[in-house]
Amino acid sequence: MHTKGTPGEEKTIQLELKLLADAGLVGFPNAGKSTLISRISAAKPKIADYPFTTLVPNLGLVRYAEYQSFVVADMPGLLKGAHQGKGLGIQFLRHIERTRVLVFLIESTSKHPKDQFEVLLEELRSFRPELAKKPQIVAITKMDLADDELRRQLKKVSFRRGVPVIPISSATGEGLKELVDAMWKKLHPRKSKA
Ligand SMILES: Nc1nc2c(ncn2[C@@H]2O[C@H](COP(=O)(O)OP(=O)(O)OP(=O)(O)O)[C@@H](O)[C@H]2O)c(=O)[nH]1
Ligand SMILES: [Mg+2]
Repeated sequence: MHTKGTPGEEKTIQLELKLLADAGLVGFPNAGKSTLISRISAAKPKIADYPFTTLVPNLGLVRYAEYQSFVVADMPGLLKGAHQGKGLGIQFLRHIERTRVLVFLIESTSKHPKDQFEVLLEELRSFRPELAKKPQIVAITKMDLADDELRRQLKKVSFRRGVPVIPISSATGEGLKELVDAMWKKLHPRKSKA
């Protein structure tokens, strides 16, 4: 006795690997993303003073308080026109589709910090409109390079209502605790209000 077999099936399946991170670091090349993740987590990414040092996202586990933690993704740099393929393009942005909070890194010495923020946001929006709706934080980086006058000017810049703006320096440690606190609060809005 036997049952007659049926023809087999053949399928090609494409699997897409997406990183799972709680917060994603978004910024122009050289903004200080990798240096920041190396300061707030145990991640050891490549850091250099030329653009596009980071070619693939890196993950870092940030320890918070005594028993808590969250995962941050250090992303490759983003340029105006990335959604049209400029620079490294925005393929890697799919990795931040599942992050819950976006941290925009803007250099303290950049001429037009607000414009930079808007350009970055627009690139995310062009890739996928929902990305631009995620909770956001702005980190003004390399504050060790800013003199008192620049600090005063930066304080006056308003980015967007409800978006915390935190001056930081990975070189001196300024603002790093505040930034980690702000990330935690955005990730746990209810808990942190209690
Ligand atoms: N003075 C100063 N320099 C910094 C600070 N953070 C980063 N840098 C320098 O800025 C340069 C770029 O730093 P990275 O961390 O590689 O920048 P990135 O945003 O990861 O750059 P890409 O991966 O190319 O997009 C390096 O020379 C760093 O040493 C800072 O807080 N202060
Ligand atoms: Mg980098």
